[in-house]
Amino acid sequence: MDPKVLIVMGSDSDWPVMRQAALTLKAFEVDFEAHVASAHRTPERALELSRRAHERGVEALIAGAGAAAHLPGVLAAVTPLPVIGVPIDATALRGVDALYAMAQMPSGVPVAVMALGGAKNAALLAVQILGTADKPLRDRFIQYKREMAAEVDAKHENLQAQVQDILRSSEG
Ligand code: RP5
Repeated sequence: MDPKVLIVMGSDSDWPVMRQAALTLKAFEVDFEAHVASAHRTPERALELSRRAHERGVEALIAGAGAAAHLPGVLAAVTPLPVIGVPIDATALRGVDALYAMAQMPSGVPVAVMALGGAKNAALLAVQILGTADKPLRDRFIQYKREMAAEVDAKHENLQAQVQDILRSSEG
């Protein structure tokens, strides 16, 4: 099965974070591939992967990297597809280096940057992008949001019970 999303990371040390993107895509039944390809250590491989992606039916790229995190920008330089960046905490600068490197793209070459370690959100954004042309996928995303809202409602109800406990107790 040709993948709809490529998950690319600069090193296998990024996988503990990036596997959240894989798990999320799997939950939405979106076909994906995961690759280690570095903007600095294997630039030709990274470029080739990105350059050919749309010809293979890929519709979005997710790129996770730490340190001087040029990977999403390098992929974005050579693809017409949307690129979603996940900055990773991998150095003494605790991920701020990666966040700034991804966010400060020059005009003309956008990268959609998630929060530090935001691999799950990267996958959700990819699902939303694919869902604009895939109604069953969009419906699954709508259902996901309903379930998330129901969880928040349940937390609210639980909180009310705890507040009542405080009001009834002699504590305070
Ligand atoms: C970046 O350098 C990678 O994306 C990784 O986050 C970081 C450290 O890589 P390793 O030294 O663990 O291979 O290119």
